[in-house]
Order: sequence, then structure tokens, then C-alpha cells
Amino acid sequence: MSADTQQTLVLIKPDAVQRGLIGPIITRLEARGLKIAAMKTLRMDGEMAARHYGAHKERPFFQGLVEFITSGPIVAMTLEGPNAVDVTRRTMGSTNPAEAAPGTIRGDLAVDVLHNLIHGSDSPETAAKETAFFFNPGEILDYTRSIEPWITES
Ligand code: IDP
Ligand code: MG
Repeated sequence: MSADTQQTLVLIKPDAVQRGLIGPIITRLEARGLKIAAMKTLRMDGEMAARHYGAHKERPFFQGLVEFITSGPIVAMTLEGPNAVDVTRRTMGSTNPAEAAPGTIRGDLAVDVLHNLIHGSDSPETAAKETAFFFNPGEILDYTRSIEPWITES
């Protein structure tokens, strides 16, 4: 990986799965140039949800968030690319879709702060922890795409 290459953990949340938006969301991230290094479907249980969202456990929306994220299947992905953490979050848009810029995933496809379709790690450190939480090292593939020189200089 070159110096600015990062990995980030993305979850396509239960609302997106139920609404048939797995494809459109992956298309946007893939079209941005990000590489899918790992991907699977799963359903989180309460314990996993409480751990994944542990930073929010004192917030008033925590219980509702745990219920929502465990309410159905999700897709977990590790994405790789230059500045992947920020690039992914900017492609997602602001947490509250009502305030998210048009052109972003949340700004184009959602309206409600809880049902905001997608999770993305908020820093490289969080990304490393979250990736290790969802994937075994052997599930994260190291490969080169022949299009790489058309996406990035390095
Ligand atoms: P992020 O997903 O943009 O990083 P966080 O602040 O980390 O946003 O919040 C985690 C998740 O909790 C959000 O994606 C959203 O689903 C939910 N959430 C955040 N703030 C609220 C709120 O005020 N009411 C209800 N749900 C919220
Ligand atoms: Mg967050």
C-alpha cells in the first residue's frame, strides 16, 4: 500500500438492504475508485451492535440504534484506496440525511437520521479496529486491479 492508501470499514445498514439499495450504494463507492478488499452479508446480534456502537452508549438514541442495526441483514465491506476513510465519508454525506448534500449517498437516498443507509469508519484507527471486528485477516484480500493506474498516480 502506498503512503496515503487506507482501508475503511463500511456497513450497508438494514434499511438499505430492505430497500434494495445494496447495488446502488456499492456502485457509488466502486465508481469512486475504491477497491473492495472484503465483503460479506451478516446479521448483527445485540452484543455485536453494542460493541460496534459502544462510543454512543450514553446517547438517547443508543437503544433505538441497536434495535435498528440488528433488525435485519447487513453487508460489511472493507474498502481500500487513497484516503479511503475520508473519501468514503464524503461519499456517504452527513450523518443526518436531511442535511446531507445532494450527490451523496445519504443526501440522495435517505431522509431520516437513524435510517441513514450506511456506516463508514471515522478514522484510520477506528477503521483498523472495525475491520478486525468484522473480518478475519484471511478474508481481506490483497490484489491489484489492472485499472489502478487510471484511478491513481501511484
Ligand atoms: P455516522 O454514522 O455518520 O458516523 P454517528 O454520530 O457515529 O454518525 O452515529 C452513529 C449512527 O447513529 C448514525 O449513523 C445514525 O444511524 C444514528 N444516529 C446518530 N445520531 C442520531 C440521532 O440523533 N437520532 C437517531 N439516530 C442517530
Ligand atoms: Mg460514526
